[in-house]
Amino acid sequence: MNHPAMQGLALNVPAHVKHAKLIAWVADVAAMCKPDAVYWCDGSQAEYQHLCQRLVDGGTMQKLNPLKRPNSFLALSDPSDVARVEDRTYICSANKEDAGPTNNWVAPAEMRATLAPLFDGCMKGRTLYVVPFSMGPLGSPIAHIGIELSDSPYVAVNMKLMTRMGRAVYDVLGAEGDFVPCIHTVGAPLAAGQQDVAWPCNKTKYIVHYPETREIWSYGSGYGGNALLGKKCFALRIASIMGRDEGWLAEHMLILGVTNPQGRKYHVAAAFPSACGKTNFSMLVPPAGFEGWKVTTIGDDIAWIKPSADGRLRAINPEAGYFGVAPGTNMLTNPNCMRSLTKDTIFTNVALTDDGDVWWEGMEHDAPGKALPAHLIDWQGHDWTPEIAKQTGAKAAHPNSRFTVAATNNPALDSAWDDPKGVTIDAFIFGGRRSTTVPLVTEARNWTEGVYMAATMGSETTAAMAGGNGSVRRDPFAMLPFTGYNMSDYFQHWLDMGQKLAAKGAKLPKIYTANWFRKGEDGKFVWPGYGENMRVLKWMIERIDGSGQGHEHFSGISPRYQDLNWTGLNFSAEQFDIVTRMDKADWQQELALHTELFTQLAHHLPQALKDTKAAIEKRMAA
Ligand code: SAT
Ligand code: MN
Repeated sequence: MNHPAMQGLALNVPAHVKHAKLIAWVADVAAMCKPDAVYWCDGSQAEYQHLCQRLVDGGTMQKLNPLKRPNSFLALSDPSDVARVEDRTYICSANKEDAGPTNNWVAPAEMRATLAPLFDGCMKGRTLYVVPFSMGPLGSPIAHIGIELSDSPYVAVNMKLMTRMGRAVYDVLGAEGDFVPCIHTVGAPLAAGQQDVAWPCNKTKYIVHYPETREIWSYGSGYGGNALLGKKCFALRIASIMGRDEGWLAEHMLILGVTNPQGRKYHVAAAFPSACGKTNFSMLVPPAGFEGWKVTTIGDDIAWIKPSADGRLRAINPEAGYFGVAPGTNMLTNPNCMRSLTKDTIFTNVALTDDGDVWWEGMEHDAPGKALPAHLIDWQGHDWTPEIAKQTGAKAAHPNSRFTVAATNNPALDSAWDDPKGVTIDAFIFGGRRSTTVPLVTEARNWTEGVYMAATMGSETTAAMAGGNGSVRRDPFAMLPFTGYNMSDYFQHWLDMGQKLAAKGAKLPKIYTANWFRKGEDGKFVWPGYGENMRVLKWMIERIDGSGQGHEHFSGISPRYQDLNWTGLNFSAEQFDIVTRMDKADWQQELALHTELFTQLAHHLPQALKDTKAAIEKRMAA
């Protein structure tokens, strides 16, 4: 047996780790990956500072000017490692049908054989960090534990901000608690004496999930969802499988609290694809005319939702921080986010100002008359000036550049964000980025129609995925890259969930679709968006209460111009018509795309969704 002890590597297991299976697994992974050292993270502030300093010394991060951004850092990645790699992401279930037609599938044994030589010695010259984390409040009945073994200190410090990471996890885990094992390597072993690069990674990348054994293996990337395995890999792909098997939901949804002037509080979970403004929506500031309304953030990206005994759905944010898109974020679009980022933040792939601060596209709109900076170092380390940008179109910040910040920095953080019981969900919103066809907001008449709307959602792709170029693709539930099993089975799981809740006599959450992204003939967005989304949110709340009015059409119920509150905004009935109009020809095309999707997903496609489609077609023809 080629065990670490035999190679002279000390495992250094801390006394508070009592889990024999975990210790044996770390020993096995160390034997395979052959790191120079094993370090068990305790999640302390001192450790965070120490690892950040290590990253600064190694050239991965630079410390920002403490007078401008206290305790904050800038990391610049390799230009080839800037987004999730969907074509390198695999669901390796025993049966191909269980991965379904929307996932890349390879038989588990074959994938293990492919990965074995890649992982053999992959951590040479590096430290293996043991990163214990809880997705969700420690000990919450909705939470689950993961352990990530990574050779990237950048991953360790990001996990500290993004999850409940550290020693206390071992207390919850005890001697035999369940955890999801996550193995991550940048795939860049160092030969003896070899100098490291600032952002080690490998051209070859594999982001692999084994559903049956609930394992995650990630090779070759140090970036975002490819490397911070608690996020998309665990909290969505593996958790969606756990949810299917155990009767709960793991969703690509923000969770917000909204309190009306009477003091009544509601909770809404909203699914949008990556880089479609989920963080902005979750931190929304109600505009003038909405005095007394308050929006508070529970989460900005992922929701874990379990039915409680009374048949209501209780949701937690499994994360503890935000890994959000920087460009476009500014004092107009998201002031609460900008305030969150004033300190204690790791920025990745944004630009550096001459006075040691950060900058990204959109920050010039922070205040009226604010100018572009005269000079920057762009995300690739090159000089940037407004002149150069004008001539070459060069972006100072990468379009998928990110900030990592703890939720506790958010001034709009909901008081229940860390409540182990979670919050009760009153409504779901599903939204895509669609410049045409899809109206501002539609309410489903019932659960099944809502599931249909979510299942057939389309969205224009963004820079959050490698190769995202604005083309429309179907993105059911905003989960296309994140559902860890057969998409049609996932639809059925949603339908079953509705039936189970209804059988308990519970009031089901309402389901809406929203589209903030309709464009006019000039190619510009017509809906002003951001805080103005409050107008739509208020209408939804009124519908939940039974006071909101609307008109019924072939695919659901939408507000008329007079049904929304327009106080404080100049938005004409003509403009409203542009963002809500449902053109028959457009919708015939749209339904043809639903047909295409249903053909692709024919295996196990629920009959109820085919029936819903037929009903819509019939109403449209009438
Ligand atoms: O890189 S991540 O997958 O974490 C970001 C996203 O795509 O939403
Ligand atoms: Mn996301």
